[in-house]
This record gives sequence, structure tokens and C-alpha cells, in this order.
Amino acid sequence: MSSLELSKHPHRRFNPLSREWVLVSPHRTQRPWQGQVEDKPAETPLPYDPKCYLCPGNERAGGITNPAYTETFVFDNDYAALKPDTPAANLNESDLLIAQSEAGRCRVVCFSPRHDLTIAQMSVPELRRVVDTWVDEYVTLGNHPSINAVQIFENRGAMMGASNPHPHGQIWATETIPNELQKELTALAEYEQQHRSNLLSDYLALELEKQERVVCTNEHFVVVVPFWAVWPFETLLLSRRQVTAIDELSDDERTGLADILRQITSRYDQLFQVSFPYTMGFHQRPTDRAAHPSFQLHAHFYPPLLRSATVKKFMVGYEMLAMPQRDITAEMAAEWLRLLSP
Ligand code: H2U
Ligand code: ZN
Repeated sequence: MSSLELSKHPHRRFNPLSREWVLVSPHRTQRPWQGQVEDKPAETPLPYDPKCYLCPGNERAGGITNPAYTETFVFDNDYAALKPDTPAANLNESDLLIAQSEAGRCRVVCFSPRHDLTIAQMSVPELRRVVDTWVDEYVTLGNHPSINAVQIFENRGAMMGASNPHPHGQIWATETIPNELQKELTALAEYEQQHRSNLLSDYLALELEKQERVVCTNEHFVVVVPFWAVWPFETLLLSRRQVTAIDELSDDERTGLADILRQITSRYDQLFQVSFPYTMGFHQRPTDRAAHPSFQLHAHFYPPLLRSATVKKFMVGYEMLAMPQRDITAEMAAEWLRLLSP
């Protein structure tokens, strides 16, 4: 058997975090890269929109008025998917119809009072305030006895279902540990038992040594296109020091996180000369009473775009029925993102 050439041969790659495989078909992209730029002019939103429900001083659905906030602003989602006062109840019929009540809380975080900014356009001190807000929310929500997991995320762009261009994210805090976090918890704990080291720290060391998939770095954080990426320009943001959640970051590391968020999002915006859509979010230690020493804070960016500002990757057909597939390799995607200036 000849050796596997990752840039030529169809192959599958293993994601040790989710323990799922992705099919890679690099032979379909032998043609040279031609970054296609849409000539559609981007709409430029105004710094304040009187119709925006997130702008300072405006009224939201349900009649609540936002304060005239000047930095970040957090409120309970008016259409929360989870409610704190949900009564505990279970259903199990023949081990086939299984349901459980789920208590929780949903928050909306306005990153800035400015309607027209994105993370890529905000300054490091402004983003540092967003990081501080995330830390406060993670700690406060997590301290509640019925909250065992806090999911911080951002849906950016209409293509990803964001309802409004005003820079904002969401936080959903739940009683149970959600699927994706549970997969990672198990994988990290089992890896640590087997190898006596941390899965993501070992992975980061490998990526730093190889320098094939690294996109950008600073003193405290590194962004890579993970070896097992599914989305064409998916990235993984890793903290250099092993911390289980954002509440363990030092003052310097919090600023480092603000800086790396700006670096990766501004690279994304340059890729197709468009305000880049994505879903991003942090995976962190559950806030139950356990310590979870083998967990490591990280963030995933999942952008839907494939090869231009409008051509999106669809997860259909083989991907829905069998397994995810990609053409451009993680190495190519990392190179294109790395070559752009921050
Ligand atoms: P998305 O753009 O990611 O959907 O987030 C906006 C959230 O804001 C959404 O979950 C909430 C929606 O429920 N929202 C309010 O809480 N109040 C409003 O007045 C409108 C939207
Ligand atoms: Zn607004």
C-alpha cells in the first residue's frame, strides 16, 4: 500500500472531539484558486437605526425600552426558548417515547451601542468589554443551582439566520449538558485517561510544530483550520494555556481573546470582500458541581460560504444521509486565510 497523500487522494479524517469522520475529496480542487469577488455593493447600515430593537433607547417586542447604553448591554430574550420556572417532569413510554422538562434562561448580548459595527470593526478595548460581559454572564448564570451548562454564541449575517445586523450574540443556559458539549466532554476525559495529557493541548502543540493549518496567533491564543474541519473555512480557536472556561482567563488573556477574535473575523471579511457570515460559539466546562479538569476552553467558527460571497455550502444529500464531505482541504483553507492581512 502506498502512503496516503492528503492533498491528492480521496480520504476520510477523524474528529477526535466529536468522534465523527469527514470525507475529503481534494482531487476535485486541483484547479488553481480564483478568489471570486461579488460586485454587489454591500449595504452600509447607519450607526443608529430607529427601527432596530437592539439600538440604545429603542423599544423591543413586548414594550420594554432599551436603556441609553454606551458599552455592552445584556437582557433576557423576549422570546426565550427556555424558562427558569419550568416544573420538573419526565415521560418514558416503553423506552421509546422519552422526554424531560428543561429549565433554563436565554440572554441577548449587544456587543456595542453602534448598529453598524461587527466584531471585525470593533477595537480591542471594545471587544475586551464583550469578553468581560461573557465572563460575568457565564459566572452568574452558572452559579444558579439549576444551570449546568452555559452556551455563548453568535449568529452573524442573514445567511445564518441572524435577525438583525446590530452586533449581538446570545447565551442559552440549561439544566442539562447539550449534545455537542457532552460529546467533547467524554472525548477529552477519555483521551486524558489514555494519554495522561490533554487532547486539545496535544493537538495545539502538533499544529504549532507543523504550521500547516495555523491561521493566526497571539501570545495567548491560536486559530487553526482543524485537520477534521467540515465547513470550508471552519476554524478552531484554542487557548495556549489549558483553562476549562473563560472565568479562568487572566487579565492579559482576556485582552488576548479580544485581539484574536478581531484577527480571525477581519481575515474572514477579506476572504470574499464581504461581511462574513458565521455561527461561532465557545465550548466551556459545564457549570455543574464537577471540576472537569480535562476540559479546555475553545471556540468554533462555522461559516457557511464556499467560494464567493453568495455561494454557500449545502449540507444535503450524502452529507445528511451518510457523512459530511468537503473538497478544498483544511490545509488550503488555512493558507488562504493566513495569507490575508489581519
Ligand atoms: P438572532 O439574531 O441570533 O436571532 O438573535 C436575536 C434574538 O433577539 C432572538 O433570539 C431576540 C430574538 O428572540 N429578540 C428579543 O429578545 N426582543 C426583541 O424585541 C426582538 C428579538
Ligand atoms: Zn441597532
